[in-house]
Amino acid sequence: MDQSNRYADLSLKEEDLIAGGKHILVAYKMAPKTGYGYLEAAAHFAAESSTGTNVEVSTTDDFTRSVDALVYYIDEATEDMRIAYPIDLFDRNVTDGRFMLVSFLTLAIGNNQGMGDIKHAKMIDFYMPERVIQMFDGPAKDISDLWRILGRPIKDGGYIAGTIIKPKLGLRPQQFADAAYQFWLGGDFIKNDEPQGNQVFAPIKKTLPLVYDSLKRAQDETGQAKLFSMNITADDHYEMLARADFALEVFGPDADKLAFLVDGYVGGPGMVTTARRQYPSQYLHYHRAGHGAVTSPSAKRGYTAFVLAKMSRLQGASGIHVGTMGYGKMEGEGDDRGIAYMIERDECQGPVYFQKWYGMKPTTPIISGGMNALRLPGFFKNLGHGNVINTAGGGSYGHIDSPAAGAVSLRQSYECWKAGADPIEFAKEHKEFARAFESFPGDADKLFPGWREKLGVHK
Ligand code: CAP
Ligand code: MG
Repeated sequence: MDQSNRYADLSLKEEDLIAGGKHILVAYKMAPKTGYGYLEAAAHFAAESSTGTNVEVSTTDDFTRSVDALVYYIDEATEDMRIAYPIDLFDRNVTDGRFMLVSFLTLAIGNNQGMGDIKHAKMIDFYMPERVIQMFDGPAKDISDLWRILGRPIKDGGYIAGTIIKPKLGLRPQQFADAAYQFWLGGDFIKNDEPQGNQVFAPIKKTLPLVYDSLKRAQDETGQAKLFSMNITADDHYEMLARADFALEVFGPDADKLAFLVDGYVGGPGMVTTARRQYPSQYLHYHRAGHGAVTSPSAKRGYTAFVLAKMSRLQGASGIHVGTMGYGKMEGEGDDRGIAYMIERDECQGPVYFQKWYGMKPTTPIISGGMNALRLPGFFKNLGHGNVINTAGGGSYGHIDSPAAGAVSLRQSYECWKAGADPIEFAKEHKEFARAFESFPGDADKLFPGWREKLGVHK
């Protein structure tokens, strides 16, 4: 059934919809199945994403039509389709009237992901009007809170050298705490790896007090504050609270140095908002493990990594993993810098929409995945700044001298970039950075050909 007379209005102007402030706009890359007209398929897509189904129903009235989602732009050649969703279409909390991301997902990227007449559709951007930005939680804490704890300027406080306790799994409590201590002797920030939690060989009730002891000893040894991002991911809301409450009790007077990590993609919006609303005093660290299933450039359905990061800011992520923009081990490319800019700035041009955040706190770009001291200078050059949290697991625990040396090499790498120094020349004056060349010779060969002769390394 062609519903384009109801669910499409190509006379609508995007600038008018934005000026009106009454619509959430969503841009998709969509292709219909063979045999379906583009506008017809797009209109059905909008129907299924709002008030309709595949046939007319007798119960529809004029008010219903006022909250129809409308296709307002299509370009079949580029598969571009844009839909205007009236903001009243979306579910609001009965408790406090706020928006909820799950409603945005269930409408804008819900049933429309499996329709018989749609070959594929992927959300590439969305636009939230001011009133909607006001009615999402947004971050409670941001990187300035971490810089303050670290004794840095709260504006442009710079690079936070972090790691992930490696191996990913298999360390018993004392070994885990020792690994943390070793890194903290040189670095700022440690996170649980995304699957680390309450494994039987490392129960939280045993491990966490030892980790806190390591943090205190490292603080005493270095005279610097240290940060720990603890994974509270769990299926059950009360399990999450039990983990978080225990951790806050253990960290006691240092509770401000405890961030909470949630595996936000696999856990979903409910988990992220649970952490955001139950613990607004803690930095909320959003790990996106699993996101590649929908965000990978090879996936033609779902939504992009850009959309995921933008949604996480609405939900209140203090920081989210944004990838390594082609410099690490995961999928990504230099243009992914736009993901970082969208979540850290107060206004930014996305792939389709210019988004203002109206003072909503920024979400920190968290850089992780195959990074080490050799790969960072190129990364910083591409991004253009170092106001990020970098977590390098292999890049720290794979340093041939020690995890502490690995941490120092990361910080030295940032200093090298900030100074605009030549990495080889910088390495001649900075031992841990120089030893990163020998720790990661494959990277060194690729990034700095001839490094051995230049640094006098002969084995
Ligand atoms: C990195 C990591 C990160 C992923 C996240 C891992 O470890 O801990 O979870 O890279 O990817 O488990 O692989 P390494 P992203 O530093 O040892 O690579 O940040 O792109 O979501
Ligand atoms: Mg990991």
